[in-house]
Amino acid sequence: MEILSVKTEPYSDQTLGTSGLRRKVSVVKQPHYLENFIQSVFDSLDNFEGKTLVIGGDGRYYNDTAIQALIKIAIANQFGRIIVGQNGILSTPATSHVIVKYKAIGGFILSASHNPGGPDADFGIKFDTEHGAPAPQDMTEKFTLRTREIDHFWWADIPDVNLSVIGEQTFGSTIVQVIDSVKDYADYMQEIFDFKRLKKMFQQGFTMTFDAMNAVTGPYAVRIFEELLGAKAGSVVHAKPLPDFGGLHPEPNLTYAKELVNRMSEDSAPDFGAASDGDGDRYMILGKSFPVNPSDSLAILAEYLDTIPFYQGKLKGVARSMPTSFAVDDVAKKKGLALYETPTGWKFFGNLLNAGKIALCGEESFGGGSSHLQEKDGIWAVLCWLSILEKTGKSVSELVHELWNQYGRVYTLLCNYDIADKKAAEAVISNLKEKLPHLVGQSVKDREITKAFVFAYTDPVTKEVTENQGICLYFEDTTRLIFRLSGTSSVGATLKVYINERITDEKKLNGEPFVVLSDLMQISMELSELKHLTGIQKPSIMT
Ligand code: G16
Repeated sequence: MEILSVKTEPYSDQTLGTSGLRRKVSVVKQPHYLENFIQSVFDSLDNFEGKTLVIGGDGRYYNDTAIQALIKIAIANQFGRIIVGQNGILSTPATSHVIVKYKAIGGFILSASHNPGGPDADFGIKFDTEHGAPAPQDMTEKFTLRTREIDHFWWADIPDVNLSVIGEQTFGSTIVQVIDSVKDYADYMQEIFDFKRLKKMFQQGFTMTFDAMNAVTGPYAVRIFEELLGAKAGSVVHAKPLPDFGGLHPEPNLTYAKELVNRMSEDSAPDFGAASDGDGDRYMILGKSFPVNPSDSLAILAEYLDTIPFYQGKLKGVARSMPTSFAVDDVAKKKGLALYETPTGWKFFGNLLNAGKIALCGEESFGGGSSHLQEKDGIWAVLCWLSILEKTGKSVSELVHELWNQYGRVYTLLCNYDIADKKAAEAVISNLKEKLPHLVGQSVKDREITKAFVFAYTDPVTKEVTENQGICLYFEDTTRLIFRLSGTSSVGATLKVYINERITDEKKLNGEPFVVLSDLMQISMELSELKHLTGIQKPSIMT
């Protein structure tokens, strides 16, 4: 086997976003684009020769080519063992688990998460550390810096490696080990949850449907829900991972998981519905005609997590990203749990989890996770909900109504504005920042602004400060608007406007968020001068 040193030129656009590098497939296909990035990651790591690397992916278009490149560069960089999911398939949470289980120094996940897949769609690559956690900020900055100066990468001159058969193959001093994509993860879930009790619930007639959206969780969901727990065959739909997700947008929300939402509104709807995203780290929960808001879901998990034996005595604190609604805050207060508010990005939970400060965390963007592993985890969240339903004997909507009756309902609305001109989007943020000092005390549509600031975060463990994480305007303690630019768009920019208001009047608990929050939405348009600065008048998507 020959190891080649291949000359290359740096690309200037390999800055990592909220979750790794996300680009259009056409960008990633440029000569040496991916190779540069991979070698830059290796150049930024220490002492990995002879150690183990994990590679997983969500099966999207171009993964097969990228995985072969990754394997060849990793062999040339002298890793001792490369663990790859069969046919390149490993969900994000499964990759995280495999990294820790096999004591790897880290791993790559080839996924653009919930972004669409296919030749004209998106591709992504992210790196997890030895803890199975998304690379933290200081590490991703190192990667980016290295991409700016790279002049060669190492390449093992071998034919493509067969990834369809489980087993080991040797190349020089490196073993490439192809593993069952599901087994380790499914075994781990059986350590966390009481599968016997859940199985009994299904035997007694409990029904569910899980929409895998033609993405990575299909094989996991079939093995766990149908084969191990006994949900009836066909409970998992869109179960085969497809390179273009069968044309679906693999983002579990009310817009893109429409088929599931419709199924759950039928008279014959099952007791429970759920969906997951492209790489299996996000989740959505629905009862009969009753979708659960992700922020409410986090609050329910906080309320009941310690009824799951794995977590008994472990739940000392919870964390939510700043734009996630404050529904969980009251639960934390009642239970005497510490509460942390982090910037958007799962990587900010890593230090809190590692330090044992929290056992549960979640985000408005349909992410939830715990101390069981350091990525967010869709199937785990579904198993939590099944365990809570089994334990309480209540329905999804009963549980959520109980939450609202106890603490009030925090209505939430997220308006995404896709703006082709990134500079115009940035102008919206900078214009708001300029206005901030004068906003407190002003009234808009009879609502007085009580606080106006740019969110910054001091990591309680490392004391590292992360600034500029979104603009927050409070109208009273429980009503707020947040403006930030998404860090996961692959072209232009997406302005995200998050609207929250807590309502405690029990006659108003069953309203429609679009209606209840419509005046705040208008206020957000007015204050941001969105139309004037970008020409845009309405959101591309509202959830
Ligand atoms: C990633 C991050 C999440 C974040 C989400 C949306 O999720 O891991 O922490 O909430 O993006 O980020 P943004 O608001 O910047 O678009 P995923 O599932 O896309 O990897």
